Amino acid sequence: MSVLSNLNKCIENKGAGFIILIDPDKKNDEKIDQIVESANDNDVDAIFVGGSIMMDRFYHKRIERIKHISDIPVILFPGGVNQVNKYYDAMLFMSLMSGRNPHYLIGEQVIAAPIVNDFGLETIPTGYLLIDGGSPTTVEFISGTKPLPSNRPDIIISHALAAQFMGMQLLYLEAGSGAMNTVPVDVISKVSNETSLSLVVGGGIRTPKDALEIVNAGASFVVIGSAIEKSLDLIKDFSSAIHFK
Ligand code: 1GP
Repeated sequence: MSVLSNLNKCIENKGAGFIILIDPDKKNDEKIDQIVESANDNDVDAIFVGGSIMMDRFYHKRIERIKHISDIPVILFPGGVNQVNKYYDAMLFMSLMSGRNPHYLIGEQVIAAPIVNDFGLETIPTGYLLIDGGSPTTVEFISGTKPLPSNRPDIIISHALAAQFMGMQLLYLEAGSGAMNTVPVDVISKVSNETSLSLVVGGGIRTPKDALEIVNAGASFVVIGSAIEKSLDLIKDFSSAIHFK
């Protein structure tokens, strides 16, 4: 069964899926094993691995290590084509649809496609919308794109519908790693009501209570990175909040 089908089963069986994000940069080296082991033990549904900037040359070795110790699917959440490798179970095949930079709308994807095909990696078509989270993000800087204003649900819904009509399987509503504000719950519920897409929501989610509100608003998957890096003990509580069924 595909990674995506398994993920979709979480929505039926547990209410929503809990995904942790690991930034495989050297600053996390000591923590990576602990995070993956805790994910194995606390019913995390998938591990996203990604980041906009890598500060050394050991990225691929870290992914090999993560895959080796993980009992759950390891999915590439790509910052660029240089992050594709054979260790992943699947990858989000994403387009940065909130932006108007052709390189991140289609350019990187065209460069990546033959390599992904050669590896035989499962691809999950994903529309990616960067939404203003109150502080500048690395994605914004690296991609040279502006986030969508969080107080304009009409603009966000239009992008979401375009993603749906283009056949995306997931829509990632992203406030940016470490964002001051999460994607507002009213935006999540409006997008959820107006589209049939499975919503992945991440960026700035700090507490299990926030995560539950986001699930109640209509998110199918919640992604947590920074909060877990700071306090591993939170994994258990996030897991029970997100798996509300
Ligand atoms: C970033 O949505 C993810 O792409 C996770 O964000 O690090 O703020 O949890 P945080």
